[in-house]
Amino acid sequence: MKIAARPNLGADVTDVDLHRLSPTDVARLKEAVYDHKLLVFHGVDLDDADYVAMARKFGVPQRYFQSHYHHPRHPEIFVSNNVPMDGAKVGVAGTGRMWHSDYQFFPEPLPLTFVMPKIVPSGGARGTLFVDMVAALRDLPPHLREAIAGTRCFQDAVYYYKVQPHDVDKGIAELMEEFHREAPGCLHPTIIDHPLRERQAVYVSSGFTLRIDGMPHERSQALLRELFAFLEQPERVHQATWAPGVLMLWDNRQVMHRATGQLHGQPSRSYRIGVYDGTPFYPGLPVTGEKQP
Ligand code: 7UC
Ligand code: FE
Repeated sequence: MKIAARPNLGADVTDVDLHRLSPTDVARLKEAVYDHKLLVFHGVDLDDADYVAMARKFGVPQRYFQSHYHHPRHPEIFVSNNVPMDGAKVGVAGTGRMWHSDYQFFPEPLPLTFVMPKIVPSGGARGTLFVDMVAALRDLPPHLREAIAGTRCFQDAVYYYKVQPHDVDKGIAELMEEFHREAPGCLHPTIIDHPLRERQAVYVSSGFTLRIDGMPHERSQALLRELFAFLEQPERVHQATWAPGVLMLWDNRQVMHRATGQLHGQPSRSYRIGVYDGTPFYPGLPVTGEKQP
């Protein structure tokens, strides 16, 4: 196994057979993802069952809370897809096209995410974009850091709910209310401590972070606008390009991510598996994943 750091963010992993990971290999890869924040594996060839089995070695695979994202035979696989499978719609198209960290809007967010591109859109570099939130905190202008220190933010994914066939004739308010029954949103610290590294990270995103708790609305909005503009500067954004044989693994505690823009209708499919890694997302949180069936 070779792990080579990229110049800006993440590391490339080559010469590894993901069918045959020993406990030592898994331990090494987990250390590597906490160190580098993002790993990009190359030369990967796993079928669906093997993919789930491989992910299970890293922790407890998640079942996404909305079952229409699930792979028909493997509920642990979250399917982002716009190409029919055996004539049927499978998964959800156009997911993750906003800056976010996975499950940021739940009390216990998702620590690790695997994404495997299955159909790579042609025409333009298709990929996943990342921002290093540890580096961002380090570089944050002092006035911004002081303004957010000790605060908490409200996280909510309702504006990214994807309507389903049975939603026809429902009002937007009703759809939002239904979504909030399952996922009401929650508060998290604006700056989180990493449970396994001596690091802190900014933990907000323009996709899910709606306000800074306990602050007058105008001030909260102005600060978040400034913070998002800082985080999303082009020089902070690093791309992992999709290609056959690529598999990404990242630490949601240290990066935010989004899908690159792509022409609507371009065929695209990726399989995600979220993993609870057996460690609280940040110190003080429980480890729900271990209680999952
Ligand atoms: O459809 C999507 O973009 C899914 C998003 C609202 N949530 C992904 C997650 O795990 O946070
Ligand atoms: Fe995501």
